[in-house]
Amino acid sequence: MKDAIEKLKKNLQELEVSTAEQLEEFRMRFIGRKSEIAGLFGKFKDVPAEQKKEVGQQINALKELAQERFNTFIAQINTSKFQANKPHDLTLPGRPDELGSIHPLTHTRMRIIKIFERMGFNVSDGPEIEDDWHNFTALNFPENHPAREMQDTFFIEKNPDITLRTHTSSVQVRVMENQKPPIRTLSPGRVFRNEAISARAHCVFHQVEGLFVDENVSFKDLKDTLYHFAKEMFGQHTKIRFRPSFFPFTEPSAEIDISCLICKGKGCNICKHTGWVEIGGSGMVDPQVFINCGIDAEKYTGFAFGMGIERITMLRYQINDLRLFTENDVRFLQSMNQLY
Ligand code: 2NM
Repeated sequence: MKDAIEKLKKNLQELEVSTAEQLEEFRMRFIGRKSEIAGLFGKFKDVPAEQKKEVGQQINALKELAQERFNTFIAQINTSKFQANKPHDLTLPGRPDELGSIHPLTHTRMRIIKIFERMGFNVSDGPEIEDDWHNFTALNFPENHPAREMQDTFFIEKNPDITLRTHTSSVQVRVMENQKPPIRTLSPGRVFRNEAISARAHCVFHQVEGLFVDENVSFKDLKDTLYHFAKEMFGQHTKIRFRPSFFPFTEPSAEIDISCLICKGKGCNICKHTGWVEIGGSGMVDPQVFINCGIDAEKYTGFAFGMGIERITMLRYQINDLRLFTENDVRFLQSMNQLY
């Protein structure tokens, strides 16, 4: 009996397994119900009483050793060395590449840019961290304007003030400082306002602003341009209307409304039964802004406008919660891609 145990132990320790078939052979020989170790347990009743304790311990140790080696072999199945020995199963279906999808805000931004590019606008870019001059002072914001308060604006440094830009008009100041008219430019980008996050507000959002400067640019040009944009963006039946408003950098200024996309102007929940929804702001550039940027305000006039990319996307696709844009839920992102 003791000899048999010793022999089996030696075998166990020396055996190596490198294929699935060998693994199964090992299992049958040492672990299964009809294994050699199971056979030892069967013969245990013939062991003289005074040896039972010692022999019992030896067989149990052998059984544990077999299980331990078996577990080690199974672990090896998952290693590349072992898998390299396995022939490839050429009948398995291919793994499809997972295609990413275009973020809805990217899609809206690209569409807006395309429409204005056809009208001769280019795209300009600028820093997200701005000085007080480009974000406020050059744009004719008075010293005590509420937008300059800590509650509304993220400050990086105070005196002199460095802030996260609150609009992309700061980019257009830089364009006007560096280029001579005619200017037709679009500045899309991230902007930052110190607001609590909710379904309707976020401290980071995206804007597209436009600027058109040349000789003899009038409010008619502003209306024509934005009417054309509205029809291209929202459909040829879209109507547009301008409501008087105020911005520090434009005079006169107007909010831009379009006829409600959902009810076509008849009145519904989206337009709060007015038939109109706001898509942005606009106005004729205040001559003081031109003077601040080194443009001859006697010779040139211009218009400017701004709109929120989130807002336009939500209107077009009836998305009711702003947070969906930043949650990265692939179900939302992929469902949006079916709509484009
Ligand atoms: C808006 C509304 C009205 C605007 C003005 C300028 C600049 F640089 F020319 F002064 N850029 N963008 C503007 C005007 C932006 O957003 C609601």
